[in-house]
Amino acid sequence: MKKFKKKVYVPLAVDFLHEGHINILKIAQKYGEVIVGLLTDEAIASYKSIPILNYKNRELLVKNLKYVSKVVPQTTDDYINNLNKIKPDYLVHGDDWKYDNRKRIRTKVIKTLKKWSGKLIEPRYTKNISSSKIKNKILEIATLPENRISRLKRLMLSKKIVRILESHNSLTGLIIENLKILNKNSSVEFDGMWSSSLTDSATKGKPDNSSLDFSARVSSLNDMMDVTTKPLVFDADNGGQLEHLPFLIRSLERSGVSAIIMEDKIGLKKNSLFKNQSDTQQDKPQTFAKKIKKICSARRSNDFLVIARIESFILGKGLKDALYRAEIYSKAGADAILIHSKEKTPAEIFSFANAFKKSKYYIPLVSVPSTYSKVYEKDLIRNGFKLVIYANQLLRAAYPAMQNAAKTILQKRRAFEIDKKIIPIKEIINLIKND
Ligand code: SPV
Ligand code: MG
Repeated sequence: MKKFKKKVYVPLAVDFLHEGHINILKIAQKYGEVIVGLLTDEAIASYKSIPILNYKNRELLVKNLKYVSKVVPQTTDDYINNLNKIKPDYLVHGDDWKYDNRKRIRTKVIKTLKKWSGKLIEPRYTKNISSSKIKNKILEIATLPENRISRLKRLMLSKKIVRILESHNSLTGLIIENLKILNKNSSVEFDGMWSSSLTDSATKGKPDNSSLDFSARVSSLNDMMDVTTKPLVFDADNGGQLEHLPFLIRSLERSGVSAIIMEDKIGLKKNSLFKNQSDTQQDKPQTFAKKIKKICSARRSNDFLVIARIESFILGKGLKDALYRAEIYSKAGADAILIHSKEKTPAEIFSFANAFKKSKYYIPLVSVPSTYSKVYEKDLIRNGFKLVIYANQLLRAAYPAMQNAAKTILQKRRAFEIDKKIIPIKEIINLIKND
């Protein structure tokens, strides 16, 4: 008579396969047939940053390990659904979860397993894995242009909203890369960088009127790309000449940029937040659609996103015009629509979102809450926005702080008074680690 093997469930994320995983799997297979519950990108994104490798790649790695019989997707950060379905005899998990914010999940797992007398096995967590070596390896993989390009699309498919912050140099890029705020059961962070025409120009002492040409823009974003892994969204003003677009796309893709945002205006570029827009003109929707098509055919990667930015509200044209354009841009191949506004509340962009939702040409929406900054991300999510860009806050924070330091030194004729308001020299020396 055929003897059925016991079922052993092993939940794993496997962003980067290391000996700790092998230890766990080796122990697990001693108890029976190993079924790995592999966390999907969406499940991982619900409590930490998405993994470097996508689900398919991770599945391929794990499926081919000799200790593993089967891989099933685990779509939430707890295992209860899968456990109820599979009813494993054992669940194997490293004992590290006893001590951190996964304690809650552990309790739930023990309770669930009890229903069919399943047992929890907790091997000692493998310490001393060379995390800096792994980190360097990850950095190498994550910064390969093709991996970085597709990361934004993966984030948009995995997260309720993707959070992007303006970055105007490598240091701001590093803030975006490294800052994490720990909540009870999850951590929050920025998902990527915005290369803003406004702050990039201002940093170089130039107005936001395209006087900084694309090669200068690409060169400054390359500085940020050198030291970060997160995706970057490029503000391309109106994209420039149709005929030149393929060359811009080539440089952006080569640098690993994930998306281009192009606004439907013509003539001398003027920042959209200027009060007086009387001499600003919007492009003809069909002419602008040609630019979108041009980018779609020029891009080498389908994961490189084209985001069309509609300026109808900025120029007082209203909802009907915005909707009319959104459908044309979507038909032309845009992956998302940025509906821009300089109102104090998000009312007009929400009215747009509500109406556009009903269109068969609906594509995801992007918001830039500079003037309507009271809006919470949860309200943007509720209204169907998938990407939020905080477009200029880091430069606005840095400038008055620097101005104040300079002024204090001038007033006091010495630096002592500003010392307590700025970071110590020791900290600035150690700010950039050399490991
Ligand atoms: C930028 O940051 O350069 C933008 C957004 O394009 S806005 O300043 O609102 O035009
Ligand atoms: Mg701009």
